[in-house]
Amino acid sequence: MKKELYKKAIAILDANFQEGGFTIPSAGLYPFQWKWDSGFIAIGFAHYDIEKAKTEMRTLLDAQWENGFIPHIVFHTENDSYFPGADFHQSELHPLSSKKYRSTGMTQPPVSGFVLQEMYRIAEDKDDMLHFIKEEIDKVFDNHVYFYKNRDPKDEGLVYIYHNWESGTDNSPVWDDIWKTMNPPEYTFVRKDTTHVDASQRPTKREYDHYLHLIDIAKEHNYDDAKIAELSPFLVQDPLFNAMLIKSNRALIELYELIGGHEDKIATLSQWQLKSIKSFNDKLFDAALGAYVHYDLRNEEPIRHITSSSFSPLFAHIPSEERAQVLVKTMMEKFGGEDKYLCASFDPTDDRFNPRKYWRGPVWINMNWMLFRGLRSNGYTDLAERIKIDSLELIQQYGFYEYFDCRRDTGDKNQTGYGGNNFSWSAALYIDMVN
Ligand code: 2M8
Repeated sequence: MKKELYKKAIAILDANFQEGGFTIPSAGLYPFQWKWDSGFIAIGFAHYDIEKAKTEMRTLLDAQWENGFIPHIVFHTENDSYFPGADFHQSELHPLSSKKYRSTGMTQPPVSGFVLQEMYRIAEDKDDMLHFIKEEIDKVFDNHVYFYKNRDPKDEGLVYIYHNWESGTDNSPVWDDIWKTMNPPEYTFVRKDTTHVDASQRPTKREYDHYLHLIDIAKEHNYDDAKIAELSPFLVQDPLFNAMLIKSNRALIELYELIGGHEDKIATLSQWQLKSIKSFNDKLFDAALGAYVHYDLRNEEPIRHITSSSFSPLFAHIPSEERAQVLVKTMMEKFGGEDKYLCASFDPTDDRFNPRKYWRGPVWINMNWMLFRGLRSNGYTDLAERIKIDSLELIQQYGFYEYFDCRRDTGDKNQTGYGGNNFSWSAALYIDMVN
């Protein structure tokens, strides 16, 4: 069974790999290259086809803008099975956008740094991989320069996101209160996602109005970062996004040390690192909830809900030993009941929890992979093992879906996984977890 699943995971990744040198997350539903998906996918490829892993990252980094920005979707092809596409986003509005690829004008969690390090860990031919890393690493460094220069208006060491799609956790209930501060127009458009996936598992039409409106505001100002920081109704310091940046800073430091030289870059990265970790702990930890939370920078208030992102700082070694213990306690009390698979994407004890709906409750394999790695490296080996076993069991039982119900027994004999099937990062991270 295990062997068959492994073969199936490889078959999924190979089938989703496209001629242009990138991998789609899921046929039909997501027909382009997504930034953080690509990173996880490269980790999967590295285990059995190192050239594809390199190609995936090379293609993504090739779409970098002249200001260091890396977009969240690269529209390599014309494809109308997805909305909103290149014509809606209009990346060409930004004077420094890529002249080679059309893309969105927003980004996604900065995974590229730690992905390069994972590829080095996995590669058998270390010299060859280091050669590849030498060619690409400065692009990732420039991407971090972009973040600290443009996304940290108060110079706190914490960067903001201006759109829920930048978080990766699209319709999380943490955004609900921000939507209440906005009143976007009723857009007329044809949804494509709900032709591929049951609408009950996707965001609502009204939520999409908000998503589109935020893009329109950014477009009115040609995706100018300073204007967005001044005007976007959505401006959030996200613990997952910032934890990924910190994790990638650390990876870049270690990779530059391996390469040798680059003292100036190492010094810059180390300065960012100190400041970011301090602010992260000072500002984003909610002692009463026993978890890290999002901070709404536009309305100057913490968003006091617990999500799987609340535990992601473990992966970047942000919490002290004591704080890590608090996080684990919170996770076990709220998410870890025996009737549940770890780890729900949103607090199962919160009224806004929905076990079927996208980022409002279901289990996601990429989050589980990070938590597994984070718990293991913080010494919580049993809990790490449980997250890994839960992930493998969900895949074994239902297949390589995009997301899964966290309830062990939903009462539905025909229970399936949710969202897109033959989903690339579920396959890629399955490969990594069983290796
Ligand atoms: C989902 O997001 C896209 C928009 O980026 C969508 O719903 O159309 C999210 O789960 C995101 O995190 C992911 O990268 C993307 C592709 O898998 O799908």
